[in-house]
Amino acid sequence: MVYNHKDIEKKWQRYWEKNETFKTEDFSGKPKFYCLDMFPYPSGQGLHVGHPKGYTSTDVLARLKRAQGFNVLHPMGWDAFGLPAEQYALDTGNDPAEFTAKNIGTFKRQFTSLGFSFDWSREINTTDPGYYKWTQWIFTKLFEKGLAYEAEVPVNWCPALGTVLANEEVIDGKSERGDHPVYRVPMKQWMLKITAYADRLIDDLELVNWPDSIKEMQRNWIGRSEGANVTFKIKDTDKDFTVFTTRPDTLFGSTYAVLAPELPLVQEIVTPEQKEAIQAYIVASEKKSDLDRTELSKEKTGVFTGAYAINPANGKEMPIWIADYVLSTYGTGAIMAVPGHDERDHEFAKAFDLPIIEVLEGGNVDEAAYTEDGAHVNSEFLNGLNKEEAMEKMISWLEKENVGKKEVSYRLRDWLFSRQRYWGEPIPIIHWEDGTMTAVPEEELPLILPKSKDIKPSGTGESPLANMTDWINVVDEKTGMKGRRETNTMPQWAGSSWYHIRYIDPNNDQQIADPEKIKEWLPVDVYLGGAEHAVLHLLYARFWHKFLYDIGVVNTKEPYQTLYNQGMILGENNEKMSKSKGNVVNPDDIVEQFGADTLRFYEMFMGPLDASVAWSEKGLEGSRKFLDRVWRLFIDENAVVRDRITTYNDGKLTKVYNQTVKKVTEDYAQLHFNTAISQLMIFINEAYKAEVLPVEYMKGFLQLLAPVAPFITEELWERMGEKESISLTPWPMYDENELVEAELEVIIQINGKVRAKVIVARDLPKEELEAIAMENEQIKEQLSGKTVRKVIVVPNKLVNIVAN
Ligand code: ANZ
Repeated sequence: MVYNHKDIEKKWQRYWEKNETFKTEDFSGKPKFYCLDMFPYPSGQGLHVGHPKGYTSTDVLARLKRAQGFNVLHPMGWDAFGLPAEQYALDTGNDPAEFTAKNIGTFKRQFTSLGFSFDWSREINTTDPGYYKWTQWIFTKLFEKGLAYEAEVPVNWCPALGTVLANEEVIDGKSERGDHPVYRVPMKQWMLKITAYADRLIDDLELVNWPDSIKEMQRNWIGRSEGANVTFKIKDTDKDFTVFTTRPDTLFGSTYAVLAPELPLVQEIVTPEQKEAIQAYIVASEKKSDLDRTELSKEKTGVFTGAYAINPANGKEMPIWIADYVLSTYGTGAIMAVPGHDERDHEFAKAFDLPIIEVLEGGNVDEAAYTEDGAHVNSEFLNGLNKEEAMEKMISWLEKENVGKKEVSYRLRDWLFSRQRYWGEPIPIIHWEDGTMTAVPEEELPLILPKSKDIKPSGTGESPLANMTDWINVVDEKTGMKGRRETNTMPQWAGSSWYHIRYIDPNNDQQIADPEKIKEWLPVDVYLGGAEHAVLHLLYARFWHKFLYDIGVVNTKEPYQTLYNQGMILGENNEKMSKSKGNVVNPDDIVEQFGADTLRFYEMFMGPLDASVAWSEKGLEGSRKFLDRVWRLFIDENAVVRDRITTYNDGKLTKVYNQTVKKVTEDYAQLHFNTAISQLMIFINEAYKAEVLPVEYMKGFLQLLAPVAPFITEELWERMGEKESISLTPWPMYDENELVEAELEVIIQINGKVRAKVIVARDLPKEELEAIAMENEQIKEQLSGKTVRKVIVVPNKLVNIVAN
């Protein structure tokens, strides 16, 4: 009988659902294992073949851990607010809620067909009021603690999308979604004070087991720099300005200062002669992105303001320039330029013929900035000191003279948290007519997103909610005071910043989750998703988690203990899969034609988890062939279990079986699925050669294969006479003593050259090995006429005879 994947897969889907095979109990008394996937955005396209790569990986791990006696939490849900559904609704006149619900239906059907062992009783959906009640609740707590605030800030305004975007959502001056132009304009926005957590977000990376590359990206994103602020007086005025520098030790070498063109101070100090040139330069620089402005290779441009600053260290005059390589958004927006020891300043000084002074020895500052350490020169009280000593001395001098102080700067900005869109969580704030603001009280949450036919962005920067007068206008019952609801909504990142907590207790309407359950389950033990989330989602979620830790909601400092990134699945010719290239593979088609087990098996076998690998129809067919071979090894032409499978054990498969259990167990645990599968293949090859198939090994093999190919293994398991689901059986064990060969090959060398090889018993003592070597016929022949000077014996490996 041939392997009929369609019947088998339907049958076991129904069985698992009916028997709630994968339902997770709280407080089971077993050790816990929380295995989490980054939940998908339920797009209109349905699942992509790239999705199952990550989801199968965690599924294998969850199934392994369950079999090893862990209480496993392996949930799934939907990150369902966001622009695409809203854009679709705008384009088609539909309701984003209906569209989202339909997409979720498709995704869920596909997940079920793929046999993922999710506990569907814990399904969450970020657009469900029962869920976003708590997203809003977290916001009100942030507001109470002063960590959510309104500010007039330069924002990335995207007219085409009718909304502002976070820095992270803008790439090269274009929106990440849709590739529309984005402009910098000032607007009143909600901000979250993620910068208050900057140090902890860096320091606590020590606590987690994440890829170094992701940690490094987070550190760079936060961009912590230690240095000093130094204040400069402006000549002939009572004005001054402050710079941030990481090299206060070079103050004696600072020969000019540069302000960011958009600083208001520029207008106050510019001399009449320079006004026109300055104005023209400001207009030109407004059009450039920060990235363009700071690129090292870029030719330096700038204009002199006509004003001079006084160097506080030596009283010398320094011309003040504006230049776009100085950003208004970093440090203080002003710098002291040290062309002798900073590359950009050097280039600038060369371009505009400004003086260059050497203050650290070791280079030739006329030719290039010297950025290494060295003894200070031309620096009065710092002369002779190295960088570290001079920094310390200069900082105490600045503090004593009251012209500067130690300072830390961060590249990280506060999180721009409002969106002028409809399809998001309403921000639960009321603006009262007396100018005050309050958060919607907890008992009135969730603040439900009102239904509306008109969800077009207003185009003025206000959200479409601004049109819903019934919803917006409120009156305080006690005082009669009138108020207006906040009309902005939250960004899509909000719902995913805490969802790992809600799975723990998804239906609790009194609390975000029961504290006892939180204690049982946190942190997430393994979290898996794409590396593209290195700085956005993964930073936001850590920030919210830390805040919830501070207010006593969670008991761990970090949400995700171990993180893995999956690689992409590319098209057959190694390019990205995309509709336009026509190379998109639909998982539904593969499941229909080859079966879900084949798709899972193939995606686990195609390469290391974190590698990006091209899709291959051949590889897929090969995977199906392997499962066919497995089937035929168990089931004969008459559809019964082969009689070669017996309780008799002739010992011939013992070693390969034990090796297979060991390798597969260890490799699965480390998410090395491709090498685990290779070992399963070795076992099947050996089994085909064997006369006797001991039933114990054959069942063990099915258990090892089950996490990757759960359907076919359930079926064969049942046909072997088992009554319980294979998914609930304990993981097979191996016998360490059976792993090694009793005999092995030892090399015999003469003067380092291999002259013979012999098969001997493992772990022979040195003397015996030496005797065997000396008795060997070939060796005796080679040694004739020579004198043996020395014999070196490495047990289980080699004997080297030194002779001449
Ligand atoms: C003088 C100096 C001398 C500097 C020297 C560096 C080397 P990181 O490490 O990235 O924090 N800087 C400060 N604010 C800036 C701004 N708004 N736009 C552009 N550049 C700015 O860099 C800090 C250094 O970058 C600061 O230290 C300052 O130049 C410059 F041998 O001050 B430094």
